[in-house]
Amino acid sequence: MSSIIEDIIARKIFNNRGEETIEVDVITASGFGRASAPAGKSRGKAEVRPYPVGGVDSALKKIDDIIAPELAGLNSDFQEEIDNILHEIDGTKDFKIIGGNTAFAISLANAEAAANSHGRLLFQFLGGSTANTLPFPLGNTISGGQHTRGKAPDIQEFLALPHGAETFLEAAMANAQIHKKIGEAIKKKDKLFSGGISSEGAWIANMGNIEAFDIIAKVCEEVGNEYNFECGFGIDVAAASMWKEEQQKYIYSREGKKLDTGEQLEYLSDLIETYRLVYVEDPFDENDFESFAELTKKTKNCLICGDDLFTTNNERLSQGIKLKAANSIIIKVNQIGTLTDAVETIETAQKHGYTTIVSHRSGDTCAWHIAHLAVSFKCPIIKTGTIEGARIAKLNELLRIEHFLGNRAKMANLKIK
Ligand code: 2PG
Ligand code: MG
Repeated sequence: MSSIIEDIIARKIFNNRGEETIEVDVITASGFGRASAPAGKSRGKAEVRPYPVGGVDSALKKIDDIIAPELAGLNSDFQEEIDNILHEIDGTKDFKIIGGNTAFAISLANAEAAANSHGRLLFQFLGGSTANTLPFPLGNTISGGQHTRGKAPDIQEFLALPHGAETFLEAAMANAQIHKKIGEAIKKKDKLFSGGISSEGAWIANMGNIEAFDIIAKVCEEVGNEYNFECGFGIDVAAASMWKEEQQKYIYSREGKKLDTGEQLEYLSDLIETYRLVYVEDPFDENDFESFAELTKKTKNCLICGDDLFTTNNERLSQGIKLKAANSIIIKVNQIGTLTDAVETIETAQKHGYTTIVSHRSGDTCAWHIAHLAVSFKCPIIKTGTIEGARIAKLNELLRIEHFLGNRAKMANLKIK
């Protein structure tokens, strides 16, 4: 059995939006790994650069000319070494030269190749024999904001979280049922609704925030009663895309509302209380750590989560920890580049009691690595949609993992603080 890298092959493929992306195969003497990079639409400003100048074509050329020859002959078992070499070849803080998505695809394909070389599944290889907890699926049901083209709520995502489920299968079934019933409820309200969905498979409804809240609240209660467990829900405000620096206001364009930071805090606190939200992601602009801290302090029984705020970056997270900003973090490996970087951030978060949530991107492929990462690193939530091919690929992989683990499988220990 040998994990020595023999070749690295990279190609151009498409994501679910039909955008070009990069796919990498890492071939070892006795194994194989393949990974492709996702793409964000509402990207955090502190994320690494996805591609070098010249886009995917230039990234492919860099792999062929520089990266593959450098990595050939190395041992894929030593992930940190491989990831360090990617940093060394790039030489910049934000992967400007080779691209964060290039680093991402090589890093994940390498991890899979190493696991495969040892005849192990990725989650077992990375997480060892104690990796037996399944995450709760946080699934997008109604899209708004930058994930739509207007005529939709200003809030970017309305997400279901069936946190009372006892198995992953039940949780995924509840989310699919919530999604279906929300579609029916929208149709009832809007006779002109034509069933449009966003990249993430969530409904695009011509309605405001409050109508969307009323629908998801009612449906989650109904489905919770049907399944006999708690189905909570929450939102990704993606407030950085609403924040207008010059006006110092959050612009709710559909509702014609402009809120200053204090008013935003009040508006969101009211929503959390009224609808008993269990999850609020990016409630403020990505540089407003102080307001995140204020909302976290003010709120009980709700995860206040940083996505654009932290961008999976250990330094930004450490800054947040000092200020007590948020109590949970989105982990998107391609925001930071390599698996090693993301694991460092996960470890810091877990050490400080932050709930870690592994996440898809709005533009994604059918790669399923994040399903394995959630189990390996005991992340209690995976944010990966409810329907749509790229989302189902990850949900189905978790079903396979749950099936494989049999009666060893448990749902993660999720505390909604
Ligand atoms: C988000 C994500 C995924 P994007 O804001 O959390 O839902 O969106 O991938 O477009 O950044
Ligand atoms: Mg987000």
